[in-house]
Order: sequence, then C-alpha cells, then structure tokens
Amino acid sequence: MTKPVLTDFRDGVLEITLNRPDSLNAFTVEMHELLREAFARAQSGSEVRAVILTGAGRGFCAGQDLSERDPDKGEIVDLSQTLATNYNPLVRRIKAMEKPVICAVNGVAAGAGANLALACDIVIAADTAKFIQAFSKIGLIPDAGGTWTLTRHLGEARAKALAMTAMPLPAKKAEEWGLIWQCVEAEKLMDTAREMAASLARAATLGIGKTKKVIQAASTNSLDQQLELEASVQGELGRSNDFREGVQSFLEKRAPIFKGN
Ligand code: T3D
Repeated sequence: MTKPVLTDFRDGVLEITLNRPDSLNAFTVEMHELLREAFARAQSGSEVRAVILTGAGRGFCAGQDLSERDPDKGEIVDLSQTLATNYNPLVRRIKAMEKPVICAVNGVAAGAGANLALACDIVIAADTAKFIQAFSKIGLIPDAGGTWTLTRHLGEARAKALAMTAMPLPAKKAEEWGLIWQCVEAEKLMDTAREMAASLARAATLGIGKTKKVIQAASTNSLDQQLELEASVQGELGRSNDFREGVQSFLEKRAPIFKGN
C-alpha cells in the first residue's frame, strides 16, 4: 500500500513528501503519525542538515481530512485534543529544530496545510499555488499557528481579512506581502528548493540552526535581551569547528568544508 508520507534522504537533505494526492494531501491520523516520525528523524539525526517539505500531485495540503470529521459518523471529535496531539507538536518541532526547514508549496495549501507551510523557515511556492485560511467556511478559527503567523507577518488588517473571508491568497501576492520567501514558476519549484537545501546542507549548519533560534526569539525579546542572546550564542559559535574552518578557508582563499559542528 502507498504510504501517505514519503521520505528520501540524500547528501544531508531529508525530503518529506505528503502523499495522498487524490485528496490534496489532507491530513489523516496515519499521516500525522508518519509525519511525526519523519520530523523526529530530521531533528535528531546528525546526518540531516536541511529538510524539504512538499506535497505529491497538484496540491500541497488541504488541511484536516474532513472525512475523519463526518458528523454523520456519530462521535463528536474533541478538536482541542486533535490539535494538542497532532498539529501543535508538529509546528513546535519545526520551530524548535535547529535546522533549516524549506517548504516547497507545489499547489493549494488550505487550512492547517497552509499554516504548516507557513511554519517552515523558508517557504518557496509555485506560481500556481495559493494559501487559503479555509477554516471560516466550516465554522472554525485558523489553527496550527495560523493566527500567530499571519498576524506577525502581515499585521492584523490582512490577517483578519484572510481568516474571516477564506479568500485564496495567490503565491505571487504572498511573496509581495512578505509572507513567503519566493514564488517561482511551477516547473522550477523543486529544483529551486533542492538547490537551496543542498547549499544549506553544505553550509555551517550549527550557525544556521542558531540563526533560526535567535531570529525567532526576536519577536518576543526586547532589544537588550536580544543583544544578550546574540552575544551568548556568538560566544558558543566562536568556539565551533565551523567558525574555525570558515575563517581559515577565507584566509587561505579556498572553499570551506563545513562539518556542521
Ligand atoms: O479537525 C481537527 O483536528 C482540527 C484541525 C483542523 C485543521 C484544518 O485544516 S480545518 C480545514 C480543513 N480543510 C478545508 O476545509 C479545505 C477543504 N478543501 C477545499 O476547500 C478545497 O478542496 C480546496 C480549496 C483545498 C481545493 O479545491 P479544488 O477545487 O482545487 O479541489 P477539490 O475538487 O475540492 O478537491 C479535490 C479532491 O480532494 C476532492 O475529492 P474527490 O471529489 O476528487 O474525490 C476533495 O473532496 C478532496 N479534498 C480536498 N480537501 C479535502 C478533501 N478531502 C478530505 N478533506 C479535505 N480537507
């Protein structure tokens, strides 16, 4: 049977593909279990130095599989519980892992699918993709971090309108608004994402992981706290092999060989 999440590891890059194309890669319980496993490996495996998350077929992810929420099936599902079990730990892990996570958004990203994409560090989207806060259409609020991400990146005015109307935000507009890093021609999406991942996997991974953590901390820290944090992390990195190699290779006018430690 085809697995709903595929992984492929090569040259330091773990590629994770959501693989239920017939339902636009909507999340099922099984998919969440496999995603948890894949991201746990990405976080703890020292061989993994960059991650790409993408979707199979014409969509990236249509959020929760609504057939698992069919009211005619009787039981009322506790959504606080499903968020606490499935979605929140995934978003927390992506934010916590000190490795770059690139999301290659190959098509429509709706509901929690949109917010999972936007939780990643670098979002590259096909020009055919769109982001939809579909929740209001079924009487819910944006979850999987959506209220946090949209408000921080876009401000309340745009966050509220996107969430209340569920209007699709085309990838090009998302790029113009600074919600994502880049919108590229659909045919170039995976090459662009893979080139970036390969270059990050060859880079000074320790410093890149710390860059992620320190930039994330900036949204809640004061300038003083941030200056302290920068100094403390820089102190740590100043003792790393990658820093030593970076400086040495510069002085010797050669390409660095970073080991990520
Ligand atoms: O429940 C909890 O645990 C709480 C957490 C909730 C998180 C959430 O994500 S809630 C939001 C859930 N998602 C949605 O409400 C989006 C539903 N889908 C759509 O609105 C549309 O499918 C799209 C706008 C995403 C794409 O539209 P379109 O016209 O390109 O495709 P389509 O024809 O609607 O969908 C193609 C197929 O995928 C279709 O199946 P079929 O008819 O070919 O057999 C459709 O039913 C299926 N599909 C799409 N989205 C879902 C889905 N099946 C199950 N669940 C879906 N979310």
